[in-house]
Amino acid sequence: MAGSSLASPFTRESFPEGFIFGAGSAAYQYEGAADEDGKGPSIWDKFTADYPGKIVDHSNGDVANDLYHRFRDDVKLMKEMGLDSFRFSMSWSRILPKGKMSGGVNEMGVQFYNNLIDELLATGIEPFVTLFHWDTPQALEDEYGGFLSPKIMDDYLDYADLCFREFGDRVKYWATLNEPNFFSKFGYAYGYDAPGRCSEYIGNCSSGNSATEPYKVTHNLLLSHAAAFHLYKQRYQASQKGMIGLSVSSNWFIPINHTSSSFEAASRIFDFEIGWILHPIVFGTYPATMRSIVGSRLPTFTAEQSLMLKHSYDFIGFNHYTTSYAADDPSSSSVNLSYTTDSHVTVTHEKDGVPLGEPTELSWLYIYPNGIRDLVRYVNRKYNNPSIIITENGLGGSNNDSKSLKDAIQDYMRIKYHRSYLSELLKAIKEGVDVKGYFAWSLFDDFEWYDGYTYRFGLHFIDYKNNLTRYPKYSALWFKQFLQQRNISDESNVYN
Ligand code: PSG
Repeated sequence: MAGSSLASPFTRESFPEGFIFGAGSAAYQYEGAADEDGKGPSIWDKFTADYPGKIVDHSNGDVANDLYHRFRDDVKLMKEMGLDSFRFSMSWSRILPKGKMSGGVNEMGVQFYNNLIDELLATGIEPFVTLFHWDTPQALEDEYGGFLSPKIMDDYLDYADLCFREFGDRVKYWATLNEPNFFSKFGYAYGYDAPGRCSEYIGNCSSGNSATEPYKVTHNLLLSHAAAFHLYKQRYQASQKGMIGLSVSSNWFIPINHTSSSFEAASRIFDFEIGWILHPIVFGTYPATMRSIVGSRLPTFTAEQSLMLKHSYDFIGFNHYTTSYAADDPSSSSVNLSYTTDSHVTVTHEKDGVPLGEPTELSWLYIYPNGIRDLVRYVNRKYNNPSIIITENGLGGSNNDSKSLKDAIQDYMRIKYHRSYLSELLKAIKEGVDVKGYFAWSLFDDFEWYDGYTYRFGLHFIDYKNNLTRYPKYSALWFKQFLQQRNISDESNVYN
């Protein structure tokens, strides 16, 4: 990149007044202290302990980034970057070790989140809280199968109620769920993620049913979301004055060619990935395509549930990383049914040997900045112009031990990624799409689920070999300068 300029044609001033810039995290990926101060186990604690072989580097989140003990110093790093907000999730089983009120509240867990929230606010940083980022309390998994059972709704609602009551005087942004679509797909269709369930014809799981369970789980997640949304509206919002929504994972999809079959394929994959969540919470029903293809395996909403779901958000969060091509996949088996093939769509990143965007060290992540603009425009048109917050966007790289620290923190590609995606997002905003915030994934390198510590998504480098020392990468410094409204005219001044 020598000689090239990293100047941005825009600064934070170009974004609407009140637009929020932040960085994100999740409890299991950051906190560590997995068995400390009364925390109960979650399905991720059990999954990583029982099946270390399912995690690429056989690692786990027992220590992770040790946010639990280091949050005061970490908040200083956020302040140093000039972040408006920090997105983190609460660990349900840290607050309710048995998952339910009757099992008792862990006061030390509540205290931890009170301390974190107070530290953030004292530093001028707005907490953005996700109530559930994939770590179901193991006790509820053992008792009734966790999100496979409708029983979870009451326990989730009690947990949400407790959080609103304890923290809602200070938390103004609530996401009920992170990526219900991916939690179901990875945990119950492919079985890569906890609780690691799938059919034997899909993957290497000891039990599960990829044809039915992902649909049941998402159904119970959606109803849990709607219940928490209404509780917040009815009991808390008037006095606490926060906003409540959820985060959805959302690639952009491009028909692989100009045939009606690829256009229909792209439309179907949108419905199966995004419409699965958005259609119910905006319109109160599953998308028609899903109903006709999945048939009786797709649960149905009662009229009352449908009404509860309809428009159950103040904002919709999107976790967006990349774009794929969609092609029709007519090969259909009527025996080995699975959520993963129900859409009858093949997803690729290349056409005639040409990648759709700049390839990265991650096989699923191609840099395609237009995708974020097209995605928010599509959502705006198709789902009644909701308020949108980009709750995750970022670039991962491989954790390469042969790289020196100096090389590892010179992440020019990540700077380019954020700058180009922000620039496209800004265009959509100027076209009238209501986007209220942007959170980079992630503040730090972290435990990346089944990829363990083999991927690094952070704006800060974590030295896993030396006491988890944090080092800002150039991207953190770029972000800081961007937030200070200063353009960077020359890469040489990025890191001094
Ligand atoms: C998101 C998108 C893809 C895969 C995994 C995720 N994709 O496009 O293939 S998971 C999501 C999650 C967060 C992760 C982060 C990066 O919410 O916890 O760390 O993305 O993988």
